[in-house]
Amino acid sequence: MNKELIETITNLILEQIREPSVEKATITKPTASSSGMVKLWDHLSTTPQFMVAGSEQQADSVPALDDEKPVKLWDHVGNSKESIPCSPLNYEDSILPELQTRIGVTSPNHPDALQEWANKTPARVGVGRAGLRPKTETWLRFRLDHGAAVDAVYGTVPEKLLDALKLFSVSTMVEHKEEYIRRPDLGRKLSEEAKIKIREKCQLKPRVQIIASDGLSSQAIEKNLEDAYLSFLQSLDHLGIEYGNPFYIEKGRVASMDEVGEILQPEVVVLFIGERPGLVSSESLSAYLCYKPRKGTIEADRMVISNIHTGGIPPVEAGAYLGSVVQKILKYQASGVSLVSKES
Ligand code: B12
Repeated sequence: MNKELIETITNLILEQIREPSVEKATITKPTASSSGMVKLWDHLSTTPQFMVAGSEQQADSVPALDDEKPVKLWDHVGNSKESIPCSPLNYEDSILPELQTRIGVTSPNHPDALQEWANKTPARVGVGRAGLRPKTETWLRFRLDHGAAVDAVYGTVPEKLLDALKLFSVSTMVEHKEEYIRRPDLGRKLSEEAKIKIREKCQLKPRVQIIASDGLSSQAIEKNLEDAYLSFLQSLDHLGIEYGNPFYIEKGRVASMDEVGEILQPEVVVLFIGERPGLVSSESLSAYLCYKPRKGTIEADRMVISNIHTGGIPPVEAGAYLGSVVQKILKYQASGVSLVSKES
């Protein structure tokens, strides 16, 4: 994605996170000269519509912005085709073609209720049947989604992406993907070479250490890391939070952050990692966070922002939000359940 666009959106989200009420009160009418003004998807609305960032007006009522492309943020309804051509994201290489509709019941008794269900979830509801069997399209889509999930698990993150993001790469104790799946414990341990490389290339005791890992979906990294990562870096810069040299762990598990914690002793580790693919999305990314992770860190002290992908939390929005979570972790010197109890 375009770096300037990421910066514009990150700024807008940060402003909204910081002072939502002040912003609404001061910005009353966007004009054509409002450079940097972006149309956002209004995810609080019951009907799919755009709003203008920093305003309660719908985009339709703001002709001044017509020549700017709206940016879709958080479309959890996900059945509106209107938003797709508007998005600056590149859908050409999307694994799954768009469905016209998921509803396959030919004469539903309650069509409105059925439509309402289908709008609420991307799960396979109301797909109908052919006699006792699934319809051909349902079955093919299942096979396609399953194939995409398998590809995501067994795939490899392209080196050019890591190079573009200036992430150096290290390995865990895992030799190959089969072993990765069967031995989660090995995915939690860094190889000896990895430990040496990390010591050589990274600063000791950074405030924040960022890591990325393919985890259970290389597709998640390929599709979402760039946007989430760049907007996260920008949000940290805006908040004045310094970070160490980020890197990539091949075939890593969430708890690999504990070894990084031992080696570099950062205050906070943020790990972008591919989620186990399901039959709805194979490219969903998570960001796991932990205050001072160490060997033996308990899971309750970690936090996760999950479902980062174009059909879930948009990557740029997630990246911008993550900065404020890190800020909170630093403030309370805790994460996960410990953070919740300190906060309340
Ligand atoms: C697999 C899974 C589990 C497995 C993990 C087993 C394992 N060893 O892999 C089990 C069944 C134990 C589990 C339990 C829980 N999970 Co879970 N889990 C998932 C799932 C489906 C995939 C996670 C994944 O792919 N991780 C990446 C791989 C590479 O990580 P890994 O190193 O192999 O495994 C680690 C992570 O999976 C992590 N983990 C798993 N769940 C959770 C939840 C939280 C809050 C945290 C901090 C970590 C965490 O623990 C594993 C061991 O370190 C996600 C769905 C999703 N969309 O992400 C939900 C998900 C992450 N889980 C969730 C929840 C709520 C939980 C529980 C709190 C449920 C409960 N009430 O007990 C517990 C907490 C467990 C914990 N670690 O603290 C939510 C988190 C929501 C949120 N944003 O906070 C998710 C997003 C599901 C959902 N949509 O509600 N989970």
